[in-house]
Amino acid sequence: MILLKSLTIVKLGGSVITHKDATPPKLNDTNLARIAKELKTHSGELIIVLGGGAHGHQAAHLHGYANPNSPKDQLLKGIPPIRHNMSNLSSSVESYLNREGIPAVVISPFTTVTLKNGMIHSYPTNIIKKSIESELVVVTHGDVCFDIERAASILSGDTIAVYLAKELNAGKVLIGTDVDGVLDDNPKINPSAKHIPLINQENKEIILSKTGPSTNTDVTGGMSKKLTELLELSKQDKEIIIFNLTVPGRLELLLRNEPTICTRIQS
Ligand code: IP8
Repeated sequence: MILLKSLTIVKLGGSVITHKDATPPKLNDTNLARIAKELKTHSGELIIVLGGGAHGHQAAHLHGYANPNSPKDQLLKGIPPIRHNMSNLSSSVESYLNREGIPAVVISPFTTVTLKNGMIHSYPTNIIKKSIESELVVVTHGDVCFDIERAASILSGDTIAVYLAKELNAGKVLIGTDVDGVLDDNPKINPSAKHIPLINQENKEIILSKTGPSTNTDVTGGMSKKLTELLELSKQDKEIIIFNLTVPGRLELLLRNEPTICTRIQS
């Protein structure tokens, strides 16, 4: 394993970089232009992981990926539209970053990753490592991938961020969402939900019991799956933060190690 202690992994949540309910899928150009500028302030090794947003989740839902009993034929028919949408989304993000002078290249999971019952079965990272060693910024994304048990499954961007953080020994993982981090209730339903600044051994069980899936269109599970994966990752010595990427400036502050509203996850 190569050690990339200065590696930062940033997940750009799909509900921030796309208009999640727009059909056909639509980019959130305002947020993307701003996020590219904030990312430009970072110097050091960087991997950017995109969520599916409108581009991934609607097509995945339409082709049966939310239902574990969908026939293989239906899942296989969904591969081209999901791939098409995710290629469009990632290449648009790549363009926004390139325009800011960030040497971003897209590396899509579909071409190399295989899953087994939705879990990572094989995930070669040699080209990702080579790209980072070559001072490129890797853009990768949630994707549809072949599954050796179920024809195909959806690989979520959160799972990718956690896997790459372990595999490449990243020092910092920033998970950008459309809420202020973890709250003690769904803020979209309960506006007085309380923000939780730190999750650790002492409060993790109670918080996990309160978090739930994000939306009906989301095929990969919401905050509770995200949190479970990040708590597992926190057993390694890393800075892990969930934050609100819709608020201008917070990403830049976190990249500079400066305080802002967020949820830190520690073991
Ligand atoms: O939004 C899902 O990635 P996520 C990717 O990070 C697809 O869960 C293709 C739906």
